[in-house]
Amino acid sequence: MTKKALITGITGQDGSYLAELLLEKGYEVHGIKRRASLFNTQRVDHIYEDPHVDNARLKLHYGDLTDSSNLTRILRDVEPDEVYNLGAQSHVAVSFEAPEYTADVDAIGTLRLLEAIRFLGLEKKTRFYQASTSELYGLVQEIPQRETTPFHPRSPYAVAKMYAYWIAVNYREAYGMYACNGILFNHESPRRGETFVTRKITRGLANIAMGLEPCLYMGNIDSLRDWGHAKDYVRMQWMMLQQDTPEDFVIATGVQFSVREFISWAASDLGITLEFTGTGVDEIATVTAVEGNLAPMVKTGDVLMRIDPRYFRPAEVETLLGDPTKAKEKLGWVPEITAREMCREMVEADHKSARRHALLKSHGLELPVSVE
Ligand code: NDP
Ligand code: GDR
Repeated sequence: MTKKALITGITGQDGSYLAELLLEKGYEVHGIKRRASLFNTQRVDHIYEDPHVDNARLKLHYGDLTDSSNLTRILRDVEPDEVYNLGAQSHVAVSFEAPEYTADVDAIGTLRLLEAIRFLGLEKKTRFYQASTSELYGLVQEIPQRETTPFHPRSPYAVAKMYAYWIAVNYREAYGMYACNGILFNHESPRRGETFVTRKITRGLANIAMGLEPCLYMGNIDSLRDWGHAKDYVRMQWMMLQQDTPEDFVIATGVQFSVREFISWAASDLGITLEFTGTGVDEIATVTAVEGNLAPMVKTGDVLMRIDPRYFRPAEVETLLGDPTKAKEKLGWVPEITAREMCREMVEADHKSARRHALLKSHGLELPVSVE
């Protein structure tokens, strides 16, 4: 029997990689996409199949985590073996601007899905994966963080995700549902949203290299993160639902770097050497050398990064470092791509796109380049 999976957030970074993985494994994959005024399926267009042809295995449904009746109807029609709840307002800084919406989608949205599964009598059939997060640890109580480390969320996003974490545990305990939390540390890729820090850096510096942007404006570059690759992490999301009994797992690399280091890596992948001088909001990064031909519009002495306090958060998560021992011992999961390798892959992809833009510009076909 072909297994059926339903993915909320299929149009996002993880959703797209997970859909690819499940299709490779022979699943019929259903995804929920939001109605938007522009097409928003760019990350899954390459795997989308015309629904008019027989045996199309990727199907998209319009829906929203704020709409119970819509979720119930989709679950009733699909009767999935596995639900991956990846949909969320996932930006921590934005959650301070839109706390109520974030709670509605990230916290109550999770409850809506679990309750719909129960209401439809699918609680013994459907396995449920909840996209939990290292942001739950927030003001960290223990280094490194593991499954038993106490939570101290530091943003409306993290507080909403804490509700989602516990409601998944509660439905497991109360109704015997197969529900698991993956407590995932930051993971990135060339498909990462453009306003998360790694992608902002790789895309921003690639644009600067090709003369499309003048300077990168950053927030807290002292922040430390444990960065992995999204491809490695979605593999673990699937593995978690294949066990005999549901459990929660920390997914991380066990290594951390600062945002400043990530900026240096990305610059170096473009042949640029940077020197950081000054402190606090006066810190800048100046070019001390340029090698090769990847950054034709950059010269020694240019200032490529400045601090803009607009990007500081009302409460910051300064440091995150995960301990993935349980995932390794119980499931044999180990990440295959290092943060350094991932940075190179992201820079290559963003540089390719910047070159395309620069070429169009040189022919008088200037396209606006969005910056945050
Ligand atoms: P993205 O922001 O790339 O994707 C989020 C997805 O959720 C998009 O498909 C988005 O749709 C969808 N979505 C947003 N609001 C709603 C809504 N109201 N109803 C239905 N769908 C909605 O996130 P990631 O792929 O990076 O992350 C996946 C999940 O994992 C998220 O829940 C995130 O919070 C969590 N997580 C992510 C980590 C990371 O480092 N990437 C680490 C730990 C947890 P649209 O495309 O239309 O915007
Ligand atoms: P995070 O990711 O908040 O950890 O949440 P993000 O990449 O946004 O920030 C990481 C760190 O970088 C600092 N920072 C900046 N961040 C952004 N976005 N823009 C800047 O200009 C900037 N300058 C410095 C931040 O302050 C922060 O300390 C991500 C999301 O994917 C969540 O959904 C997920 O749950 C967690 O990772 C784990």
